[in-house]
Amino acid sequence: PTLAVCFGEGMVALVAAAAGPLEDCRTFHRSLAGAEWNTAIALASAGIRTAVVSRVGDDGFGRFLRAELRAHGVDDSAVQVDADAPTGLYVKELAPRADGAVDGTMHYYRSGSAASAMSPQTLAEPRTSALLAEAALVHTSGITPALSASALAAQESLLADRRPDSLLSFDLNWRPALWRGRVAEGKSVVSDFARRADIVFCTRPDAEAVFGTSDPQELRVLFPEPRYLLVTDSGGAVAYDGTERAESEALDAPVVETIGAGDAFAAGFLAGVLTGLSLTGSLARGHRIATRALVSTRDHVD
Ligand code: KDG
Repeated sequence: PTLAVCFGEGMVALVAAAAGPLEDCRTFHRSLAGAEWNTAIALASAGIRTAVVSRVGDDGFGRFLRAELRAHGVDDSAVQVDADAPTGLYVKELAPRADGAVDGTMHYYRSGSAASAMSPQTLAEPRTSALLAEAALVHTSGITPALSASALAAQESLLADRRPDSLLSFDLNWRPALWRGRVAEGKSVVSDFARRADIVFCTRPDAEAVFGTSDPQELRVLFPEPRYLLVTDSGGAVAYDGTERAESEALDAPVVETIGAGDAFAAGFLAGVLTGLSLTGSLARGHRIATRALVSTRDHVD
């Protein structure tokens, strides 16, 4: 069956159990995080054979993350274990808003993580290169090149060495916090990857921040090469392929958690493309899977 490979950092998220400053928070819920890993799990749940290429530490969090992949039917055989560096981590702090809702702030503990040591050598490992040689689709994002110079080089070689008969998917996932002090360089790196990918996902706020516009038509002019361009926001998506433009609305649902919904949307759309659905059909599949993520508490409970 068709194989999809997702390349990026998996992390453990520790989400505060109650709103308030971190110094007062005693209890955290542990879950799997990492954009490409979320997408991998959602792809597998959509019935696509999926593998992750990454690195974790030789620690309990790394073992938890790999076990989560396997439990969701994702091939973890190309997740390497680094004896010298820890698994990446983020902590989510919750702040109550005046209107009763809760704002989340992410604090990363990932510099020097096992995944930030990914390099072109990671992709050359026998198991990894065998999977890449077979993949019909490789999914990456703008997070990976922000991790380190070697991770950027790995992503660069992934693009340069890809097979012409496979699809390279790139989710912009703009994370200025990871490009601190070199935001201009970050914008030019992720713009370059977006230009060279076959499938590009971006949210309107991220497009505005990186490209200076979130207008889908203008973005299509800026990025004519990718076969598919998807511009999303919480209300829906606009999609282009070589010939068509399609627009869709997000499904109405009681939102529990927005983090990860974009990753799930990408998975649904990609599953649609891989199984030969139309542009509209793939969009609908994206929204269905994103809705599952929006209403679910998977990421917040054990
Ligand atoms: O898209 C969701 C991700 O943002 C989250 O899982 C954490 O991958 C992450 C990141 O680097 O921000």
